Amino acid sequence: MTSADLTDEPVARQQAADWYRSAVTYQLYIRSFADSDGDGLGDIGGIRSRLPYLASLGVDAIWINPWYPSPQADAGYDVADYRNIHAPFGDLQQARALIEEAHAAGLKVLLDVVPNHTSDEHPWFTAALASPPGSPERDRFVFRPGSGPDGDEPPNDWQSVFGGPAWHRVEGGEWYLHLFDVKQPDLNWDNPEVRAEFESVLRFWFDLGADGFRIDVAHGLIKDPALPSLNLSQQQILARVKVPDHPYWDRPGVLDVWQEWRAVGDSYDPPKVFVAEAWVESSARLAEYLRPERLHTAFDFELMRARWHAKELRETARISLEAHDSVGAPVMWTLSNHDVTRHVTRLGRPQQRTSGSNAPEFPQGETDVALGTRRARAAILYALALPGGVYLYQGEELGLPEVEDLPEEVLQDPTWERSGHTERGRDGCRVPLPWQRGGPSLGFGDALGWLPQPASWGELSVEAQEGDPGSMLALYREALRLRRELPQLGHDGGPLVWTGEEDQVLGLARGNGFVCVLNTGAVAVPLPPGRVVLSSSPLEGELLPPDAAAWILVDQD
Ligand code: ISL
Repeated sequence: MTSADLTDEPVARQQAADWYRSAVTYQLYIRSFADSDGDGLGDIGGIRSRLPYLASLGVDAIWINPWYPSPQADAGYDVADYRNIHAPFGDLQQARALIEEAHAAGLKVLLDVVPNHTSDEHPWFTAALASPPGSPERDRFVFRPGSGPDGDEPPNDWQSVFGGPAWHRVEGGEWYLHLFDVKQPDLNWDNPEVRAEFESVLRFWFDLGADGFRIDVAHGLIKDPALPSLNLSQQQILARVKVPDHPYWDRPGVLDVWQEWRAVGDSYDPPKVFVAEAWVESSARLAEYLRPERLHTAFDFELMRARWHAKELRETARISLEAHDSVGAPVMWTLSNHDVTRHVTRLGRPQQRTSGSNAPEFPQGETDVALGTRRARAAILYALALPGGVYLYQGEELGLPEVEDLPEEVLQDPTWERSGHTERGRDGCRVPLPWQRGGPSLGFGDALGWLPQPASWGELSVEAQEGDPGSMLALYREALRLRRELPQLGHDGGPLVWTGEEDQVLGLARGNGFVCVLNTGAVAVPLPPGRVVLSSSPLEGELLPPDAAAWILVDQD
């Protein structure tokens, strides 16, 4: 070893630790990615067989949604055993092999940890049911006596995110809290045993090779011990009024948990990383989760909620960047995930704000898929040009739209039942991927998938898009290739300068010579002089058409 090597060692170590700051991470919704054994459910074997696809796409990391043993009442977010693999997905040996193969292909692997609740089939919960009120077994969850003269009313008025009351009465008279499905009892994070158990779970997977975790409902966990009712009117719920000192979302105590988890991650070399799923009221609140001693990253849900309007897209990014910069954290831009309507569809709907709400809601109404697709092509060029990292949701690189016409009898999201069949839920963004033009499930597997795919998806399959330079897949591959190649891009590339303050056109320059222009207006616009290295739609002569973005290496003076 030379003295130069020795001097560079801390730098190399820091670089290895900082991989996440610019990373493009591919969200793998395991049950819908690829099915290797023909049971209609995706699995670890399917992921392993498609690692070359992910490597050739050019992503840096994968995040795998929960793959633990589970009755699947909420697609695996109801975990019955945190240290094993759901048998239809594979086993621990396959999980280890997948992580090793991913690493060999240059991909980091993030797993998904669900700390707010377990499954009602977790041994802790069955023990709690078998134990009397006041027992240590019950104290791991949130059990309370009911209200009303006979205790047959719930302890308070909290509602489940999926609809209906957030309490369920058990034999013997007590009620337990479930902020999500009745099969997802909330854990009591004031109980030290709960904290110790999750630290041990983190270490279990870190020791197996995982590079980090996505944290489910990272704004949850801690509840006001007084369990006060919210006392909101139906009108206030619909208007999404802000509740100061909310009794269960974004309570300051949750930040202590993240500080403890950070210490666990930092005890590894290179350190393990976290990305929080935290639906909080502002980027400023999110930044609290990202102070240096807390979590490394969190999904940015602001861009996802912004309307298709250059000024709004610019101001939204500006606010997110400022908040993250204030704590030294990179933003993790996200356009879609397994909980929201796919963005081809969102962007193809009328982009008005819902009246009565401060926050822009997800658009509703008729979808123009061709328009949404053009905008989705532009949106990804915008996100990839911003400082920070980007999360891609499987299938967005194929331009998949939301499946809006799933027959009612196939719907599986608990939201459908719990809302009394008024909310169809999230199945429309979870339909198995099309890999080929034909076959029983378009190459997803040898049998029909767990949700039916539209026949038209054959033409959106990987097979159909391979080799078509105008396809969404080709655009993603080229954008990711350029993002790696151009020194101006990524989190620590060139400094960002916004160019122009127009309503319908935004420009952002990164460092020396790179500009991204996004046109959300109705007329084509001129571009700065230079070489267009990528554009989401063909230029009209020298002009950038509506609903398009371009990357330009500008002429230097
Ligand atoms: O709490 C919310 C609003 O304040 C919800 O948006 C909530 O954060 C979101 O539903 C959490 O989603 C995650 O946990 C759920 C699971 O169903 C989702 O798939 C997962 O992404 C329960 O584990």
